[in-house]
Amino acid sequence: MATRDLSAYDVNSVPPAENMRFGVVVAEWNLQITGALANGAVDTLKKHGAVEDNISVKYVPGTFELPMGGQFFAEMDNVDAVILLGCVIQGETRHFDYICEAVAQGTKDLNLKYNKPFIFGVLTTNDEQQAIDRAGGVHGNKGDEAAVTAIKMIDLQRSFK
Ligand code: DLZ
Repeated sequence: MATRDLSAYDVNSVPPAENMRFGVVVAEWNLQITGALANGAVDTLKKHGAVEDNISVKYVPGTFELPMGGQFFAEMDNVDAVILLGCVIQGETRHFDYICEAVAQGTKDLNLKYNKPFIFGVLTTNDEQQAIDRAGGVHGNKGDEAAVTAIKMIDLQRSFK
């Protein structure tokens, strides 16, 4: 199956983000990759109208800590959505599985606990090249996809109010 371009989307399907507030949590592990994800996410939020003052970026040591960082936003900041950005690269041990499992479940739990969108912007790859390819490389940028998802989910939630 062909890998889709993570940065390709219908621009007209994205609602305006002027009055939306975003938290972005970035894992410091594989920072070359996660920094590129963060740049992509912030640029895409701004492209759709989000203002700098309404985008708060915080760092956690690794992908395992992303849900905790998301919870801090939920408890202590009035954001409309939180984007979690990390990169886990398969190594020789089972660490990969434990971290991926924990961050996926943790993110899902945050969504349901706080009734707020927490976006899963985590790359889980077999090697570094696959990560580079998805952090602004040949397969686009997972950060762009996460930003678009955050905007759409906030808009969806507001449509129920
Ligand atoms: C320990 C670890 C390993 C082996 N690999 C990664 C990784 O590929 N990506 C990542 O974001 N973090 C990794 N970590 C760190 C864990 O996420 C976590 O920060 C530590 O286990 C401390 O809880």
